[in-house]
Amino acid sequence: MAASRTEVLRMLAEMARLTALDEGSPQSFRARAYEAAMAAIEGYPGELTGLSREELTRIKGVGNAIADKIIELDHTGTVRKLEELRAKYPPGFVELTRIPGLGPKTLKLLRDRLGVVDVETLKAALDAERIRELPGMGEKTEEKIRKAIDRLGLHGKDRRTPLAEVFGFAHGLADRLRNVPGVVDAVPCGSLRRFVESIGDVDIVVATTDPAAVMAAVRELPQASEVIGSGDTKTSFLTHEGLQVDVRAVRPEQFGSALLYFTGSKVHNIALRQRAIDRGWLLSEYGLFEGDRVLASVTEESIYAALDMEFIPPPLREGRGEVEAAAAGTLPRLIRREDVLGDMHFHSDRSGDGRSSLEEMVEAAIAAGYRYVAFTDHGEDLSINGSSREEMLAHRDRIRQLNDRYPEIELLFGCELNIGPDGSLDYDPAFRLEFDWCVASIHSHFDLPREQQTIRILKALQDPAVNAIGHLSGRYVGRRPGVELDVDAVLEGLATTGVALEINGALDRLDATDEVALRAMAAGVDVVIDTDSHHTRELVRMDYGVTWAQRGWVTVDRVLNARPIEEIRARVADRR
Ligand code: DGT
Ligand code: CA
Ligand code: CA
Ligand code: ZN
Repeated sequence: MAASRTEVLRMLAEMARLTALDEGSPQSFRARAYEAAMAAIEGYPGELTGLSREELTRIKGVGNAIADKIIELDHTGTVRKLEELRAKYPPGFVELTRIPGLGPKTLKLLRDRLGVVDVETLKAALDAERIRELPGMGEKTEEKIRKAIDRLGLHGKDRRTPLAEVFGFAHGLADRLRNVPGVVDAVPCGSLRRFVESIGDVDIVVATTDPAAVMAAVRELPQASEVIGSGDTKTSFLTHEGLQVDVRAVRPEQFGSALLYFTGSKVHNIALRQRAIDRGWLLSEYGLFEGDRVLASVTEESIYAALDMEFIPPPLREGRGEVEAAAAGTLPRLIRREDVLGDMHFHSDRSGDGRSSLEEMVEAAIAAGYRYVAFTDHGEDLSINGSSREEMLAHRDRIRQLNDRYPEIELLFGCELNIGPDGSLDYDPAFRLEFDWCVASIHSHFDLPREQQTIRILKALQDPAVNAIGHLSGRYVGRRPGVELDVDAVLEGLATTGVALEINGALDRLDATDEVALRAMAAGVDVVIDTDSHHTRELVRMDYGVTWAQRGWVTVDRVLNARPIEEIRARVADRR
């Protein structure tokens, strides 16, 4: 059976979530214990599979009860206590926790007093104006909930799951299927491969010489809670969270055409098929054909080439003009991971929420191949996570020392400033200029009206110490809607001041959005692609940030951290 680290972490996360719901308190001691264990296991370097109870409890933060659950998962593929909680709190109810303001305590109240069990019953309670009768609630609360339901897209069968909740799971499944005998490759396609921020269902395409073995393996997956259909080449199942997964087995020589077809989007496929038809050919998931003759099918590249067009990367396949551009040979030179020379939003444990030391983060940055990195620990206004002036100055000394010790990388002393509700910033103007580089971000007051929110950002842009605006909207995909902004006004402000727009690669943020990035390209705004890493394991977010930027058609010439550090320094100096 053997549970992977990802599976253990998923189990603990779900236990934490459901336990908090069950106890009606986010402060639940037991829920906290699961979260502490997650942090411990994330930081544990070895394999978890096969560890004994004694060995597990030796990991700091893992107690007996949790060790037993890890072993149970390892041996049986499931955890009884978790099954009980799942039965009590079905996915439709758990989903309500995504609505800002609906914490475990409020949800318990709604459930006990008004019989709210899912979005539908919540809407009924809203329509009957019954929520305002509950303690601590009012008409304004009802309005806020109504708005959140709309903006989060929590409607019936159109409901979508945030990419962050699916990405690791889907790639884990593909990895597992790659080990099935006969399998050549397995790739998550569909919206996930196009890197859409929220996913309807997961589509995995498997190239294999033995489809029956793949179908059998899929039916046996511990993640397959309910198999809803299984044929010779396609099996569909639902996970415990109600997410649908479609697995298709194809012959290795048809892998390219299957990848292309099942990656979509539908609009993109239709445009390609039309191009084939115009030439008297046929394009399907089995290949590109002239009569019975196969023109191309093994790789996606060969199919685009046969259609006499440039290769189109998956994030671009949305029918936004990419087919015409690729046919004319005018696809812009998009940013690629290998163009990125450094990261300009990076935390150490100088930040209260930072998890790795300065040295560890430097070494991780070197391992990632960076030439430079800017440490941007939190400014003093971010209560417990921020640093005082004295702490920052001592931090600068350490950064300078490390800079001498590691000649292969250039370390900048930076800061992540908080943008207050009125656009004010941490410290004072003179002190802010002590930093080599500043990202300014919103961390509070997400509910201000659009006009005030816009003025807030525009004011922050005026400060000469500010070099980039971090995670512009402050959203968490599918959980917290972003602040409302006059995007055109903000982009104009960025263009005139020369402040960069951050593209934050954290999967649950992906902020600025792809649409804002597209508009930034049109408005002449430069971007900086950052990971906002708080742990050495989070540097992988650069891959996500770059892919996300590609969805916004971000070109290499507009990415600040694809340029030598001298250019960035000159730009910073220019503003001062
Ligand atoms: P999702 O699941 O709603 O997040 O979005 P997708 O894009 O993953 O859509 P899905 O799962 O319905 O189908 C996967 C891909 O299969 C889709 O992107 C393109 C292809 N596909 C599905 N149905 C059709 C169709 O009727 N016509 C064409 N041309 N392609 C289709
Ligand atoms: Ca899909
Ligand atoms: Ca599908
Ligand atoms: Zn940050």
